[in-house]
Amino acid sequence: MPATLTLDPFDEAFLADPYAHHETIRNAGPVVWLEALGAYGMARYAEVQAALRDHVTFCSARGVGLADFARETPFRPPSLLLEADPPLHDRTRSLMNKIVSLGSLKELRPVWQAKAERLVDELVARRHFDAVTELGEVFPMLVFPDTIGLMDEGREHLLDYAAIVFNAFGPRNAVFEEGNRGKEAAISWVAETCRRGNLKPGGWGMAVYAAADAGLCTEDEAGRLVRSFLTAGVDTTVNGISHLVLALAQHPSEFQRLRANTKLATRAFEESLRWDSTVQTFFRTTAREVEVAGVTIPEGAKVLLFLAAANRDPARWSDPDSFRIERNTSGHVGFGFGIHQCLGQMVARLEGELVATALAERVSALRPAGAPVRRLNNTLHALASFPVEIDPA
Ligand code: OVM
Repeated sequence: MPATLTLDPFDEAFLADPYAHHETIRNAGPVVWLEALGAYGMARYAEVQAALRDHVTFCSARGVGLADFARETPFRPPSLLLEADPPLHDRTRSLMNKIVSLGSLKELRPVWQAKAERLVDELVARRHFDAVTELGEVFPMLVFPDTIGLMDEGREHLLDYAAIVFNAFGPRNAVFEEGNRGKEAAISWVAETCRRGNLKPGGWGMAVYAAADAGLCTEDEAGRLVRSFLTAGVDTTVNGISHLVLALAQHPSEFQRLRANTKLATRAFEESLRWDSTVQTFFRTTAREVEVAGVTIPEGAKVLLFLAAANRDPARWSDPDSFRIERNTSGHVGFGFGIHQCLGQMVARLEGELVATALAERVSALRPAGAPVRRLNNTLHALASFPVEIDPA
């Protein structure tokens, strides 16, 4: 029998400061029963990583949120990547892997670098700026929608859409209801935007339709795969970049270390993801009865994997709560692990690296100018605002 916990990992106190509660879950045992959800939970690195690795037992096609798609109608037509198992998943993933390739990122790097430098130049000249609304939310929007080839009209819906979808992985609580209110237009805009006729030539969106023309997927599947770019590609990097700046501002000596060697930019971004993982949790569903660390989990159970708690498990990481850009972060599960590991991780890394480098080259000191303001979301650790002040280099 697993330990029973009464805490609700989707209530507002938990979402506002998840790190205050992770230790309780890790210490309760390798597998816990989360009474508030009617689901199992794992927060230790070893079990989280093993569950992610065993995608046959811990399947995704029944949804990676609390809802079991075998019993409930999905919130939206399921993602053909995130909410799919092999063999379907492997077919869609391999066609997407060819589009999000090292080669295409190599071409984009100089363009994105110029945009990062220009944006940071403007912010540095002002001395005071908001790291979320004026940097984290701005930079991905300068580079990502053009890369996909999205129509210009309505791009502001992207953040609302992602917030809705990431909220929908949790329960239908107040965070879900309030986060969705008045944002219905985002859902229809995304559906429209993903159609072949609305995508610009030369982008990753049309590349998916080219895969459909080559017989690798159907026309309907292509639209749904383009939708994955839109869902997973913005709010994640927005908050990844915002938290990177937060981490650097709260750890001045680490920022100085980065300034002294800007080649540490990619490591700084990776450590910021370990230290404060944007995607905090995902569920899996057991496809069979399984024993984990002596606990029997029945078939058809929802299991909540606390990725962010695994990334600070003291059994895996030394001094896990401290942000150290030179640490070896390999094996962190901020991008997941196994067959579903983030398709866009190289995109996110490039964005993070370019922002970190541009800041390190232009700023001699970076300080909080106020408290960070959180935006509660059932899946993402998200920020609404974080004012900073800088000294130019
Ligand atoms: C998708 C999708 C949606 C949300 C997250 C994600 C983190 C993927 O539609 O495929 O990956």
